[in-house]
Amino acid sequence: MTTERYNARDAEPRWQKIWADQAIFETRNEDPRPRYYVLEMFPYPSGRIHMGHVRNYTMGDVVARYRRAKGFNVLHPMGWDAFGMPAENAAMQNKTHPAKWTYANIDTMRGQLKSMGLSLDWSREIATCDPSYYRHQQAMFLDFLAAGLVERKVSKVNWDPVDHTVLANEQVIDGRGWRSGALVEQRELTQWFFKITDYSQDLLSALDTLDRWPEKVRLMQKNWIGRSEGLQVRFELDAATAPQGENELLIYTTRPDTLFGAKFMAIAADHPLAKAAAANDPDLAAFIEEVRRTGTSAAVIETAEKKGFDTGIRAVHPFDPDWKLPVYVANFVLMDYGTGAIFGCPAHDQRDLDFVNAYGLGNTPVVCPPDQDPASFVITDTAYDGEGRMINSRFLDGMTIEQAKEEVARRLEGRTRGNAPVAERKVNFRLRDWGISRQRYWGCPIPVIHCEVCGVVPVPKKDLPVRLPDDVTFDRPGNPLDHHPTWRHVDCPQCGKPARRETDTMDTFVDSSWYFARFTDPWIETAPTVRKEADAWLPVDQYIGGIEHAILHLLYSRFFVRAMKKTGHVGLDEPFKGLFTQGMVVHETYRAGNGEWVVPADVRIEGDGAERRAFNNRTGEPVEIGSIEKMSKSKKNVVDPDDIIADYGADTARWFMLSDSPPERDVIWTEDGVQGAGRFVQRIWRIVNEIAAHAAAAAGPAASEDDVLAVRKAAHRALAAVEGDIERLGFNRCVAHIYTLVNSLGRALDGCKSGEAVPANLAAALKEAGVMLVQLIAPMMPHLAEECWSVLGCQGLVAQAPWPVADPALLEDDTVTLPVQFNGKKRADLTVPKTASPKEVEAATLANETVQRVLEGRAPKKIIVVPGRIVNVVV
Ligand code: ANZ
Ligand code: ZN
Repeated sequence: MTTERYNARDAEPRWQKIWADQAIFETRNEDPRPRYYVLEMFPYPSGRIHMGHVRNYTMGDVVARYRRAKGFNVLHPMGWDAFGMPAENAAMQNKTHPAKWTYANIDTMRGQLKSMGLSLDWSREIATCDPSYYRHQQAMFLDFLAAGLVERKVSKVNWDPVDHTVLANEQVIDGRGWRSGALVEQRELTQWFFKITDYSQDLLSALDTLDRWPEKVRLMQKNWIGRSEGLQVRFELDAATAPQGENELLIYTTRPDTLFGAKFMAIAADHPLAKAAAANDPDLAAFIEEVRRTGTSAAVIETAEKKGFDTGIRAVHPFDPDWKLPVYVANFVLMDYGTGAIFGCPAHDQRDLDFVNAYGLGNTPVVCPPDQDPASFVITDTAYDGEGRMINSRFLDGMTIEQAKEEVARRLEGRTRGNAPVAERKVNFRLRDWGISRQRYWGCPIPVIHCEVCGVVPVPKKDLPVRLPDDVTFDRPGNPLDHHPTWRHVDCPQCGKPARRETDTMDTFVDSSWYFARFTDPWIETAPTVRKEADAWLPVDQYIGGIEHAILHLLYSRFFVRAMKKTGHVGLDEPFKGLFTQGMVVHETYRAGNGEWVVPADVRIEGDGAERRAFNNRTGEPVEIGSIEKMSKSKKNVVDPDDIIADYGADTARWFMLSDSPPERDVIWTEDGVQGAGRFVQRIWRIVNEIAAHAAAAAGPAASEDDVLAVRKAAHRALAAVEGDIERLGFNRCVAHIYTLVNSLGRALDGCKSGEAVPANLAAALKEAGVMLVQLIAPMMPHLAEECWSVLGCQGLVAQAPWPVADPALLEDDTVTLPVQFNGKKRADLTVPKTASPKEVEAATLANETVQRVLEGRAPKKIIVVPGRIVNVVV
């Protein structure tokens, strides 16, 4: 039989056009069927899609197409996370406007996504940089402000004096701005904050309800929120050493049990006591300045060498008036955590130990591990933070850590100084309020006006959106909104006097914190959401994206729906019911002799195994095959989705993305792998065409029931298995089940004699199996499936066909395989119908080839059949 090769280049655009013309992926909110919302994290329009997008969106598309077939009204939208710094950088470099650059990228990438055959509802497309989107974000900002969820406060920022901009902690490298290289200054700026810490406990507790989130992500969020239970203790300052007006130091500790191991006190460089002490100590002032410069991010503090400066101040131990502890200013104490002051117990805290070891303050262990002798237990370089019993701790000796914590808290809580208790129990969270101010142009303007008379005045809602001006220049550093000749000048909405607009724009994480809600009704102009629609669609049933968003994006979104609930825009708490984080796409790296990376498209591979060599296609020179790493521009180990789709078709790319490894793991992109996927596409095409030909020419005597059943069983079993694994997002296992089915069908077709008509009953079974096969591949290779669907003469589009139902009778195994033992030793396997009687099993045993070979013509003395379990042959 000759069938032409399947031509993806011809078929794929054809089907894409048919789907688009019939608008079959456009979702109607009024559709009465049960709803299912599947969403992939929307892309930043950086220019072109990459293989990570292909993987992410393919997975989402499989879910969407499957749920649609299962009878759901599926919402599967797409949009663009379109504000952000790269557009401004491009504007500076290429003298194009950020909007022009962004929308051009969106056009390119939309085209690329369409070429993948994704079943997206493009009628709901949104771009966060569009005023029709950000006007609603501004309205919600005003609602949040009115609800007390927004605050303006002075905070310390990393200021780049050359670029005139605030830098995130990650953008400060060795104390210098990442772009300018200038020494970063710590500045106090008034910034806008969302009060996410109002929800610290709720965001933590509700993690327990997210049972369809990866455990790993929940743990990361938990750590990020960082709840800790401890004690705040007021240490008295030794009057002889304390600066004027200072008489005590409030510290926060989670380990009050270790109080008798204290060797020093430490305060943050910005602590008021440090400032007071520095007032007449220039060396201390210089030290404080140095600490400030190296930055205050947690990462810096973790890694920097522990440094301190003795202020000369002494604090009094709460349990011993004669015990004085030196107070240091230290670079590892943060001002904005706890109280910005600690007592240091070096034996049981590694940072404290590193510190005392540098300053020769010594340590006293106060917790003895269970397997150690208190008399000989010493600490040198490694602090001990495990379980044990208290030692060297007076009235605490012998207690467990928990008992000692309780005892210290009880005693100090009960004591007062100046009418207040000396200590108080305190829950602390590591989570900080979310600073959203950015001194940038390409972001959502914060809708407030500053008036000298009225102060901060919200922009009246009727004046929204506050639009970004189009005529901006990027020829000098800093925020173009500040340089604009007129934009910031506006009359105060309250008193009418000249006032000025806020020129800060919002962090782009704000844009992505509610887009999933906007998709539920992106057309409504008068409000961010239609509450009824948002509540009906949300939470997102299945959200899919990269693990890099495990913390910020997901946490901010969780905060945002809570804030939207408080302000009446939605009626729910959690945005994403199911979350799946997919692995990365990785690829071998190639390096030329001169150390430069070579793109895979320029590399030719020869040989196998140890003989495997790579050559540069352009120069012919050998290149070194390096490690397999995440595809990245810097190492050039990228393949372009456009090239892959042009060479093999979208279905092949999709199939390979799903096939090679579990979706949560990394997948290695290889040329061989894609070619294998391409061959499988052709194999399915041939099989389906053969089945169609047989179905058209079936005749003659009936085939045996066994042959028919074998085909039907293979199909129904594959159906049940694929269904189960799609539900679990086990796409690679689905692929394996489909391979198994195709192999069975291949064998059945091989059994059909060429030139002879296939018996009608077998042809019918093959057709049934062929149709099922097409439906099973449809979520993964939708174009090939449509093409096969019409070859098999099925009605309509497979994209709209209901999911087939497996016949339970065909799923059951009706045979059983029994071990056959000769005098207690296993020699053969025997497959018999489950319903076979002992007599029939005995007969089947004697007829079995292996058994006959072992018997070598002898007659067995006895055959003992244990039904369903074993056959014993006694010889
Ligand atoms: C004494 C002590 C002894 C501590 C010991 C630990 C171990 P979490 O669990 O993260 O809340 N700490 C408190 N405030 C700090 C600040 N602003 N900057 C740096 N470190 C600070 O950690 C609380 C512990 O971190 C506190 O308990 C305190 O050191 C330190 F064997 O107090 B601990
Ligand atoms: Zn005013």
